[in-house]
Amino acid sequence: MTIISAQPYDYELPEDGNIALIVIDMQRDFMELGGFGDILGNDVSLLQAIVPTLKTLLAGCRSRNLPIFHTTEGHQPDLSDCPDSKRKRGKGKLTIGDAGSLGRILILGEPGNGIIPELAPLPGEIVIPKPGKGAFYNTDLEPLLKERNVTHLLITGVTTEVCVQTTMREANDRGYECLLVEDATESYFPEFKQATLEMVRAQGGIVGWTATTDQVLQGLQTWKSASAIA
Ligand code: C5J
Repeated sequence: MTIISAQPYDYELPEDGNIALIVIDMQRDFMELGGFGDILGNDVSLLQAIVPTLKTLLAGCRSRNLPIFHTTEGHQPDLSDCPDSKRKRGKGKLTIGDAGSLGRILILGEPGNGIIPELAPLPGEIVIPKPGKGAFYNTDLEPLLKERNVTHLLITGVTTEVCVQTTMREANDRGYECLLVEDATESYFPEFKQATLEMVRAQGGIVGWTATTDQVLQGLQTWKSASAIA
């Protein structure tokens, strides 16, 4: 049995399933000045801290040929998939669909919706556009995971307590064994990140596990994937 040293206890890697890396919403809308995160009044520079770590994790997962999924939060240009409640929330001067300095805010295909160049998906990696906070809501993520016999998810990205945690909870309810990578997720609110890590692994890992990038890469080194065994 191969394990990743994790909290609240060791995370067992599958013997007859596959592990996927999920990178949530590392898009300019949340990472850069002029994007949605900035317009909502957040300090976007806080999120930059995880970019080098996530790059290292991506490289490690690519070298192990893990399926890699990137998501972006965004809506159709006609906003048909954006509830009015989401548009109105915050009562800001600018909201979803309005023109900002990175194009129309949170609209698929606009410059702000693009993944930051440092973490650009490679050919063969899947980009899942998602209209909600969770990556399973109204997307093809679940059938794509099933096609690849994925049972275990390494979850990363921004923001920890919003789209990352929502996705992890959705995945947990669907039976995936989820590990949140501590130094590859970030929040505009450090205390919310910390609270999320703690609530995920509380009560015996009620939502899953947490571990660092180093711990994940060390565990993966000795893991023989089901496809490698077959
Ligand atoms: C937010 C996200 N914070 N990706 N989106 O609205 O967490």
